[in-house]
Amino acid sequence: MLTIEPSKTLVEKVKQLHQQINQYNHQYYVLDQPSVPDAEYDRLMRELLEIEQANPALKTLDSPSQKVGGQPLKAFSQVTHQVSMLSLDNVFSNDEWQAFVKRIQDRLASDQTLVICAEPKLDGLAVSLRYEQGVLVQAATRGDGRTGENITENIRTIKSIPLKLTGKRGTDYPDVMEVRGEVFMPKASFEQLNVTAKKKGEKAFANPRNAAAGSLRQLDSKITAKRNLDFYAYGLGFVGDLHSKEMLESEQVFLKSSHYQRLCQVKALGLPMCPEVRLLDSPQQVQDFYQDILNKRDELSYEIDGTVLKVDDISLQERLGFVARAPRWAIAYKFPAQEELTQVEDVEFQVGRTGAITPVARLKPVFVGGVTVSNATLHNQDEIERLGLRVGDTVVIRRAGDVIPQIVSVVLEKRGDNTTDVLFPDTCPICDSKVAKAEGEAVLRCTAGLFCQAQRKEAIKHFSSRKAHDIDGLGDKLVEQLVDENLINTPADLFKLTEIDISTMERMGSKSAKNLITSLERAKHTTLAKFIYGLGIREVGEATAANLANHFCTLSAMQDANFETLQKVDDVGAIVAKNITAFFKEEHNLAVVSTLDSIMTWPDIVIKSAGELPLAEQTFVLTGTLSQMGRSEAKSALQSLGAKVSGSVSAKTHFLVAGEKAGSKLTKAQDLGVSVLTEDELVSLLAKYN
Ligand code: I6G
Repeated sequence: MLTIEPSKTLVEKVKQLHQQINQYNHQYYVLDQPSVPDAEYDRLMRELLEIEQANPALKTLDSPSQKVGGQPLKAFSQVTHQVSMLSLDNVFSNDEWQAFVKRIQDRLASDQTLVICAEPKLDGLAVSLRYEQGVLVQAATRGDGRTGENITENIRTIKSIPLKLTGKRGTDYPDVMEVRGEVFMPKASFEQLNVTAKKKGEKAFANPRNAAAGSLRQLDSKITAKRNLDFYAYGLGFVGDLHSKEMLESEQVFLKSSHYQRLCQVKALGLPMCPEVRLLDSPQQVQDFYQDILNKRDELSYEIDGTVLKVDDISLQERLGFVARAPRWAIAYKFPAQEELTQVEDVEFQVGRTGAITPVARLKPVFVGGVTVSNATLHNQDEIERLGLRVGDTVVIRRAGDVIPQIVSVVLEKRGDNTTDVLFPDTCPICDSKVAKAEGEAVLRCTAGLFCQAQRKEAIKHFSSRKAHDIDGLGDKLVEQLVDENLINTPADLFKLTEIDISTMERMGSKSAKNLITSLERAKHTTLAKFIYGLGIREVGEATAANLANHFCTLSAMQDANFETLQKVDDVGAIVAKNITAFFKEEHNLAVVSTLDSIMTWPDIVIKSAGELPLAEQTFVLTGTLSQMGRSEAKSALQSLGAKVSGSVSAKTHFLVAGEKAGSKLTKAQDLGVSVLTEDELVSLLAKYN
């Protein structure tokens, strides 16, 4: 058979394409700084694929085209690690960490302060990547530490992992170099994956770690390629010659003598390194690092479960060696567990402001994520079915940051004989009225509106909440007492309360009663937007209320608006319009609105066309924590002045408002030369026009 050698110019062309695409991949996936539009990248990739298809001899192992996944495998083969893949021992407190340091100092017979290389402990999967002559030839899981699974095809699809190292063989990297690190799934990709899985009726993953593991365990690497996994290097395995089993000494392979410096070397070869890695040289710095990373945990784009602390000096690492399966020179200083096992003792039903009946699991109290948890919301019937939950089940409970505790999964292996079905009520558990489920909705609702005592309480709490009328001194407990004592039934009744009424309530003296009356007087002067928001109409949040106020300018115009007219308002679609018309159809709502209208006042809204508003045509992006007003308040204030508020920074953004702990949006805005405002500057800007 005649085989045609690819021409020299074609070989050169392919080489050029490799270089260009690898560079763009690195800029995009590792540095987070794309330099060309996606279309240009796609064009180069298409060109390469076409050449390779016509000339299979040019399709090499390190071709960037290999990142899309190959033929499905029948099974994973086994890989014996040339240098064992160890795991890490854990500590859970400062005392345990100090005991670890003391053990090291005793062993080294030195009480010198150790320099520590510190980084977050990613909740992913440890893998070993073997580069021979700079080309990725094998990737393996840790397995039992000696033998792992060959997942090369899947690892090739991870965008941030280079198929070829940057630099020169012999000068920048040796013949064989194993890079060890953690494969993980960023939180956003995990959430997106689960949204898609739920839409398709498939089982969702319990957490990003399981999703990463599930994605790496695919025999079909084309599936892995779609999963958006990422990687951070944390160290080295075997480093040496191709045909020798002996590790090369540091001096022979130009590796630095500091762990941190070595990570920087690995980074220079094109592999991603966690941006949070730090060198610390005092015990206080270690404590501060731990606390800092713990505080940052929710903001990080990936899941972590602690910090990893390593003796930085490689010669000390070598002297310390290993115990069993873990190095003596490294430890994981873990955060309090965010997931624990407990038992569901009962499921009760709560009725919310809009009548939604929410099942709540009463749990055997369990310490998780730093607090004792005894309840977890179950959302709705679909969620109970998804979990397959029965009363009496043992469940995995998760509490991450300040998020409400969630039941992640049922541990079926621990299910006993006496579990029972979760039975939804036929009538409202509070007022015994009819319950109904709207078409296409998963939520069961009490149909009694303000006739239901639970809905009354929640409507009053909403009316007095900070974002509505901010009635100081009227806490949830007091609202419940006042409703239970039949002193108030609607938000309007609040304004009938006397000092005597209030002071007879539990824990309310005459001073707090006086203060509450003052707050109520103050609350009578409001804005139309807050008035609308305070009514608690389903799905009418602050921003929609502001849009409604700016559109209709008067309460009566909004009340008179029909289904079609309502949909002319920004952000108001058919569902919200239906909720608004349904609200104003109810006699009892009309009575409350009319009484409130006679008690409360707000300034007139002067009609201005959109173009006349002071911030018309200006696009703002809000990022970070805004401590004075909150993001949604800032958003509606800006919108009411005609500004557009967008979720992402682009060349079209005029201003980025950066609150505390602003992250990548701030960096991007700075890169693009977008004007950045502090929260104080935003407040002054808003004050100028109000
Ligand atoms: O499993 C691991 C995760 C992270 C590690 C590790 C690490 O450093 C950031 N480091 C070592 C040395 C080992 N396992 C064995």
